[in-house]
Amino acid sequence: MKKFAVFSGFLGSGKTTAMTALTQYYSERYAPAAMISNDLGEGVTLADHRYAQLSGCRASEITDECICFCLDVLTERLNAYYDSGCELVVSDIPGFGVGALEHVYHGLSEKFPGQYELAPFTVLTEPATVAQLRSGEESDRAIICHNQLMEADLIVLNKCDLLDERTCAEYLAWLRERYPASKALAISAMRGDGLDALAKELRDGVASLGHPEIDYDADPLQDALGRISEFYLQYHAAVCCNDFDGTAYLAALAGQIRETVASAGREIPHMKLLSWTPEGDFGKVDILGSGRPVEISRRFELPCTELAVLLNCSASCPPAELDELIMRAVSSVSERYALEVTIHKKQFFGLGEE
Ligand SMILES: Nc1nc2c(ncn2[C@@H]2O[C@H](COP(=O)(O)OP(=O)(O)OP(=O)(O)O)[C@@H](O)[C@H]2O)c(=O)[nH]1
Ligand SMILES: [Mg+2]
Repeated sequence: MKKFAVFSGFLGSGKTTAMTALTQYYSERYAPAAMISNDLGEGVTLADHRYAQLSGCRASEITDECICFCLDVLTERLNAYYDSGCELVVSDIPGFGVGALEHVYHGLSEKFPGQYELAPFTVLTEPATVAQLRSGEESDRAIICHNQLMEADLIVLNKCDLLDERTCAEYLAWLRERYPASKALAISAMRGDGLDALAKELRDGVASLGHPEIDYDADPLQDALGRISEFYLQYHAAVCCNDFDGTAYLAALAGQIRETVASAGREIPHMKLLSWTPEGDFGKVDILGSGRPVEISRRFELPCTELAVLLNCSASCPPAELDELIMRAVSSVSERYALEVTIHKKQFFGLGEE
């Protein structure tokens, strides 16, 4: 079997966490599975891929381009995985992902007929998004998420650990009614709930290869995409003669960035701060909106003396301003922790400039 699935969904909906958990679950229960983290940026390792590696997944990344526009790179990668015995490969999509159904699924089925079995086109969503859509709000975010869901064969309501059973059932019923062409199921990628149902849908289900009515050039979609900047930073932080609490450092840094960016009137849909020690211990914190608290996604097990840090941020902010705001926070918080910082790589660009 050569099964391939795209995981689409809004920034922070949990695609990477779900792909990591699913790849591990599938490999343990069924057959070898692998994941591809797809992001923009040249010659950089990004937090999503490093997170998958640190979690012990069979994982790789495509960072220079969206797989929508480099099917030859994608198929080369897929073939290598299938040749090595993988049965299922999943990949996400950079940016907002709208259009991946057309470019990736229809592209593969037209240019490589019969070579790959396309699993249901999967779109992740989370409780906060469903609540927003149900309220009828017409923000950029709501419009983007609606368009993403229109592409779905399979809607995955992630983070169901944040809902009680009744509300979860209510949200699923609403999703099924609003998007009748799609199946819907609930998981908690973080806790591992619902992974078996998801694994079976991907293994046994088939993509519909539909043509949903989406205006891909609609102004709100393009305008919102044009406002998003990406910022990638890779650095090393060491303390000379003591140890320190790596989780507290990451949380303080994320808190400072959130505050600095919010007071400049800018929004952060998702910032990831991933860090690890030479021994392989690792921690991760996330910001999922300038108005939401910092999430500690994983804690270090031991005190640290040195850390490698990957900071990846998507924000509605001009790229040079984002650089200035984030670097100011990195300097001040690292100084507070008496850390010596060595920057290895930095990159920032606006998605509208692509
Ligand atoms: N409570 C809860 N949090 C989750 C779950 N899955 C993911 N998260 C958290 O949601 C945040 C975003 O998760 P990611 O997997 O990085 O989201 P993503 O969709 O890959 O984000 P982008 O790469 O920016 O598009 C992190 O803080 C995760 O720890 C879940 O099942 N429950
Ligand atoms: Mg991700």
